[in-house]
Amino acid sequence: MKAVEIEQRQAAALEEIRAAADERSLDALRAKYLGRKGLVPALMKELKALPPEERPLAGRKANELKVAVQQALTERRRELAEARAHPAAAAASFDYSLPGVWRGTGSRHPISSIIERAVEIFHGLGFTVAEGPDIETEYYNFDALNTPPDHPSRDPQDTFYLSDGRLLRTQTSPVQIRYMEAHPPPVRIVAPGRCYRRDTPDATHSANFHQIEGLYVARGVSMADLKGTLAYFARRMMGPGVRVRFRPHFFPFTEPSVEVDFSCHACGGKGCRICKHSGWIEIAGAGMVDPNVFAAVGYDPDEYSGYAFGMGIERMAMILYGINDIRVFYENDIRFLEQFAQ
Ligand code: 2U9
Repeated sequence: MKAVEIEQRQAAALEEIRAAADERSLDALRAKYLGRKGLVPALMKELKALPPEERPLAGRKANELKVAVQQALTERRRELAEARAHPAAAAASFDYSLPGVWRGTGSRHPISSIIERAVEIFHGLGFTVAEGPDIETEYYNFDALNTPPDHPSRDPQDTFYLSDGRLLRTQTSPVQIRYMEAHPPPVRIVAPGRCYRRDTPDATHSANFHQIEGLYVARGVSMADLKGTLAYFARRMMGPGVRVRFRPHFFPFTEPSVEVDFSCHACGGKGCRICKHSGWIEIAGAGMVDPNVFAAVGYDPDEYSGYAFGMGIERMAMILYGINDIRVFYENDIRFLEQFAQ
């Protein structure tokens, strides 16, 4: 074998040794190159057959190959021992030749998707988004909203109180109070966010849930504006055929107050299991802002009027995605969540 061929064999041998995955492969490579029937003894034997003038160079190259192979074997053995002793460090040395690991793409949580869609619809009507703290005072969550001191919703059985007397907001309405305190009318805002109530969790109740509330205050705002806005929202959110009905109700913060039903989008209003054969599904509460609420924020109730509404996000998500247990939204089971990947 000529000197140049020996050099080529040496390069191939070193590459093989550096790629060896374990000690057993190294043993096999040692035998292949240095063993009694290996390449190096064979080369030494071949030297004698070369013309005398080629012998010194080929001899030197064969020796170089032997030394390089011995060193490479020792070095690779040390690396493998090291990797076994410190697996994390071994993993940190990155092999750019390996194919990549597919880690999957994240996706929007269904609750976030519904909030985004709702905000988008109200945005088109001129509403902007307002936000506020999850931890509130009794004043912002109840007093300013005209909730009487003995109202059952204030009971520690229904509301989470902190040891300092503050509480976890039970609705996003305090956001609108804070906004009105800071801005003169007109006001046109939606407040999406997380709310908390001391509920025992079951298929339809969760101790934390999400709402989107809306508030429009200006001169001459009427119940007709509220009706038009919610009917438009219903059609954009649920589909063009959806009808809206208002039923009289009572809330401390609105007068008059209504509960708002959308026609059941599953059966088109004919009656089915989802709407409990009524043809209607309760989606929102709403009404004209009570003058006492305006007084609390310093708005003149004789000059301004306004409507307010509140909707449960989970409720809409369950209807739109056909989900019958609210708890799946908070369990973060990847098999549930990945169904919402786009
Ligand atoms: C201000 C004044 C009035 C917001 C309103 C409701 C009626 C209502 C529920 C719907 C489903 C809560 O998530 S839910 O259980 N909400 O029934 N919310 S009126 O009224 C306001 C808000 C802010 C300053």
